Amino acid sequence: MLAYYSPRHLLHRDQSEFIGGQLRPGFELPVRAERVRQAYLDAALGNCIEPPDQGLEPVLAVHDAAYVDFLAGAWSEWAALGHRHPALPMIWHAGAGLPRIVPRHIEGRLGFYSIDAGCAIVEGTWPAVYWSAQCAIAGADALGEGRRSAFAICRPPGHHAAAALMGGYCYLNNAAIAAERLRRRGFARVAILDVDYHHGNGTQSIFWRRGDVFFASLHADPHDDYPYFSGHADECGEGPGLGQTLNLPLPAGTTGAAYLAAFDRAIDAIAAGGCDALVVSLGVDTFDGDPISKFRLHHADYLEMGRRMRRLGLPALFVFEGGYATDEVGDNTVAVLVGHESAGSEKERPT
Ligand code: SP5
Ligand code: ZN
Repeated sequence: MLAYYSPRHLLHRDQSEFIGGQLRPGFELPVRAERVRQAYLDAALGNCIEPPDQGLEPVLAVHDAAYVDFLAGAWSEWAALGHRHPALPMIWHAGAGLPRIVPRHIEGRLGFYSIDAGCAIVEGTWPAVYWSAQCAIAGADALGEGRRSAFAICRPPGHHAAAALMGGYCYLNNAAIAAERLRRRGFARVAILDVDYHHGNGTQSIFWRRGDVFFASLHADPHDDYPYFSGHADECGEGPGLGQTLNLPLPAGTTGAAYLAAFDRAIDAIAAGGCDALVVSLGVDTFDGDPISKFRLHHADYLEMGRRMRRLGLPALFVFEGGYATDEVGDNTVAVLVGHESAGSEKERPT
């Protein structure tokens, strides 16, 4: 397989986040993607290259133009106020309905375009976000050119970002941008399988009314964990998208065995759905040792997950999402790829 990585992710650093009632250094650290890249190279799965620049068109196929402008210009507006510390929102329109008028002041727009105070904007955030999305676009293009699998080492992650909202360390929705790119490159029906510990609320919202993209997610029960306001089992999509969203919330303490049983339900639903490409939102914050999560998966469970994904026999793009146990994030993420690449599928001819 081919992997895409950009060193520009390193520019997104020293973020703070509001968590547990405190402003703290962020859990979403640059070392995460470095560990993933190194583990990928150590596993000798294939080359790791920098993506070409495909510009903003594939991003704007998913995200609002005014939101993208905000992301691109937020740091310079913030710095113009004399600030040198990370920009974070402190007021939201929650519950009030979407405001009629976009604020002019950067403080107002930070709140207008966010769901939480987990997405600090620093000087290098935009180039990192832009190139993270370019990794996902390049990965989709690799499938478009006939490759069976590709890996986008995206950082920052993407699945909490909606069309015009950042949140949960996510600014642009890399997996959604890749899925839409695949659709426009001729794949008729795309499945997104989100195995990050947290519900992929952004991805769900982007494809909520779409009949051509199936979204399946396993995640912590939103009664008890972030992002709290979506991911319940009765959320199934609307309009042409009715039945095209599958949520499988799981309780705190979920082990590998229980997780894999639910995982099979997601795989079966995708297999029944007649999809011709798979995008995996690959977060490994389901790991037993993750500092912000409450599932109990181990290394062997990630290998098994990859093997079972291969049963689908679909061209697969893996998009890196969460995973905050920095010593294990590389090996756990790459274990899914190793499981996928080593397993065969009944649908594929032996070569
Ligand atoms: C991409 C991704 O995985 N984003 C996750 C964002 C989670 N942000 C809020 C986490 C709240 C955790 N609360 C428990 C704190 C334990 N110290
Ligand atoms: Zn997560």
